[in-house]
Amino acid sequence: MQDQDRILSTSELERVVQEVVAATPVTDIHTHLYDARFGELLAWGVDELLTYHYLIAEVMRAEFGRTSPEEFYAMSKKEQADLIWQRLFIGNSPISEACRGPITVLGALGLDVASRDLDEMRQYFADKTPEEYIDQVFELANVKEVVMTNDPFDELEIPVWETGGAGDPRFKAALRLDELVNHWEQTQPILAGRGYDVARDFSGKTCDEVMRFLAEWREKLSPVYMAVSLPDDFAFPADNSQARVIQDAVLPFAAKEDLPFAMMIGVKRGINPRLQMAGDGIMGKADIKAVGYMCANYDDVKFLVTMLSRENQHELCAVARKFPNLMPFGCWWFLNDPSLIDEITRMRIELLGLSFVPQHSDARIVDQLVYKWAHFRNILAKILVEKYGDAMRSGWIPTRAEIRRDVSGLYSDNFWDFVG
Ligand code: RAT
Ligand code: ZN
Repeated sequence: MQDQDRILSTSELERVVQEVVAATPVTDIHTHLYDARFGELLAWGVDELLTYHYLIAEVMRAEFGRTSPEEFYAMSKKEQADLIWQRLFIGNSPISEACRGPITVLGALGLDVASRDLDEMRQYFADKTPEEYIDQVFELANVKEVVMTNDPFDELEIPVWETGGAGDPRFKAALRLDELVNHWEQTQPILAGRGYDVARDFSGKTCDEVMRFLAEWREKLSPVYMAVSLPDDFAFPADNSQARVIQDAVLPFAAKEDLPFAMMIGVKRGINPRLQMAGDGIMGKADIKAVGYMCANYDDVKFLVTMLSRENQHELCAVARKFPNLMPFGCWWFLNDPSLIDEITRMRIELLGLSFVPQHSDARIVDQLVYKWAHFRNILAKILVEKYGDAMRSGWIPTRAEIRRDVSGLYSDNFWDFVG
């Protein structure tokens, strides 16, 4: 051990941890971002930032009785952004986590947030190209690569994959299977129409044909994993089409191709359908037994799992202690708030050491990488200072190199080592 590498005081520890946590680049393992090839699917800039669906839910609370969801969605993007700015940032102090996000981003871009002048801030984005803005944001957020969410049934995405063309190598693909797994009744005829010999009741060649579909999309996308979001009443094994697609096609394919399967468990879609995407949410805790069963019975499959309910977090860690083929990841959606990130990350470190993926951004707008990662880095630094500090008090002397190794694991290497 090099002497100058040893950390001997608490103040030095704090300085080194903060420095490493800020300077280490991140692999963002789940986003809804797209590279410039995807045209209108790529969202960036202040109006997009302000009309994030987390903020739409908040403005609809604030507007209660004034603007209906239908009136809101009939507005142009600029009008929606104006309303959100007016109601949540001017008529109200923007201190919810969703409101804090744009303030962090605009401040980090060097804009004068104190002026509260939205039109002036819009000017900043007016003559930027998406390509140059992506570069700027990746640098500012210190993100080296992001994993997209790619839906093989999305009419806007399909032509991009079919016509090929090299994408931005910083954007990795993930094969999202919500349509296939959760809406078999609707996707079966679509698959049949695309020439796959599939039957609604899974008879005949159906399973082989679904696997052929997965193989063809794997070929097109080179995804780093397959993914699905699942409801809180998800059960496995079970006598329904959702469990059937997973059991007979997705898991055998994952095992055969060594392609990890990510499950995001606990979402209830359309709790308030009038809010459209902003109306999806959570209505209850999921049953961890499904995860335990899968890890035990499919030890040749790697599972990346995040759960939406705070109440599932402890048992997810406990199951992960027993199954190395289970990688807990991220503080998802309603859990992506400082107090909950702090609680969940501490618990994971205490139960799993450094062997998990603590965060993903779920960014839908490029700019969000800046705030989602800045906010997370602050919390992680505090936790690590405390945890290394505990070891130091018993005489363990950490080194800078060890801290760099650990943070690099949490931000990137754990994921890449797991997916292989
Ligand atoms: O966090 C979100 O933006 C949600 O709307 C969902 O997209 C969720 O992250 C998902 O991937 O299903
Ligand atoms: Zn997501």
